[in-house]
Amino acid sequence: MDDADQTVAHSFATRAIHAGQEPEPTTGAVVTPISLSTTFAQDGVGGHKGFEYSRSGNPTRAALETQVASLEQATHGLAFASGLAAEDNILRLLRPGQRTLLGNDAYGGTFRLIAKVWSPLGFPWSAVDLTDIDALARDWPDDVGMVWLETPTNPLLTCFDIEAIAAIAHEHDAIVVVDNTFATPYLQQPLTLGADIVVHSATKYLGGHSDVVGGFVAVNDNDLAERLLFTQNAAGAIPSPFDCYLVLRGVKTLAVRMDRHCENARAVVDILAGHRAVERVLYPQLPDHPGHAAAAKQMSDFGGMVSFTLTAGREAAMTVADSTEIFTLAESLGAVESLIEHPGAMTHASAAGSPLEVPDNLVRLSVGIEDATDLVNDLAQALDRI
Ligand code: P1T
Repeated sequence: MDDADQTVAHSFATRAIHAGQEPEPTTGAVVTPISLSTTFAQDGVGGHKGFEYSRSGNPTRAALETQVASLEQATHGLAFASGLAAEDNILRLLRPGQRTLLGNDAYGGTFRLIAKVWSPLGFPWSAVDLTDIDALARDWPDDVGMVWLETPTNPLLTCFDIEAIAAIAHEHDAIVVVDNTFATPYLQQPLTLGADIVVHSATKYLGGHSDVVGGFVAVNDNDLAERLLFTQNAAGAIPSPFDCYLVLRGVKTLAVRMDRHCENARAVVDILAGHRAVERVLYPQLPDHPGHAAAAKQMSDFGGMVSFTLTAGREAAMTVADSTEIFTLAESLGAVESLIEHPGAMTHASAAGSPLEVPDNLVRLSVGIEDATDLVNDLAQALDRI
């Protein structure tokens, strides 16, 4: 099958299984081989078959890059060794003095990279409330080179209006980067809404099984693609062929997994919303949720991540996080098994004292694809201890 035709003609679930994954021509193998060769024989100097050296390009990586680019409706996809490696590659588009506007809720590691690695090198940043579109337009600083947002955000699940933000940013020639890790391309395609760059931690829903660390970047603009590809090769933060294979395999089931994640998340939201110990449930489907309207407009469903605060404060949050049996107490998210964590002490500890600090009575759930009743019962017994 022709990849370009698939982008146009086939639906998401079909592209996830076929884009970039034609049977291997010499043997007919249906599963994309893991190509371990670091170098490729040339038929005369420069006479290669599309691959020269595995940092620059590798057949297993190329399959993954075609697959995920197709799902993001992108013309170019680039795979990286981790989500943060992908982010670092993007930040290298900036020139010293150009500011990054970061949505005021984001993964702690993204904050750390922008504020503690790049900022001291002469790349200023500021945190902004991107739900306030009027303020964004009014208070736009002169030196902005990039707007960086997650939607839904990690861990508060705030949703930002990609189309409205891109319209303002583009008036000022700024690049809009959307971290689509929480939504996945199954629920939201930021490039179709005006974003310039989509970034993923492929460690999460793309991989889907907590067994591979990876990152991904997708773009439609040829000039941006060329600059990102140059740095991918020049700086070399590429994933191994085996890691590419694991993500490629995970993505095949993304559509069915996401449907179940969303369904289970709703069951979890219901029990949390009805429990006396819970102060507030954070889930984009809830009408009072910050950015609910943006989520309803730009997502096809609301995702598998749920956060909540406890009325009794930090100790109660710690007790709940420590008391579940099916939800495993661990960092990370987006895989088949349910996870629970305390962002303030774990994933977002690096944001303490910053504008991105998270509430200390907050608990974050990555709702997996186990049986919904078992998940609800597990949470109920943990909450009943408060
Ligand atoms: O861990 P890595 O693959 O490098 O991805 C970083 C990253 C980027 N963007 C988002 C939205 C993320 O959530 C992450 C990683 N987050 C966790 C490990 C976590 O538990 O929140």
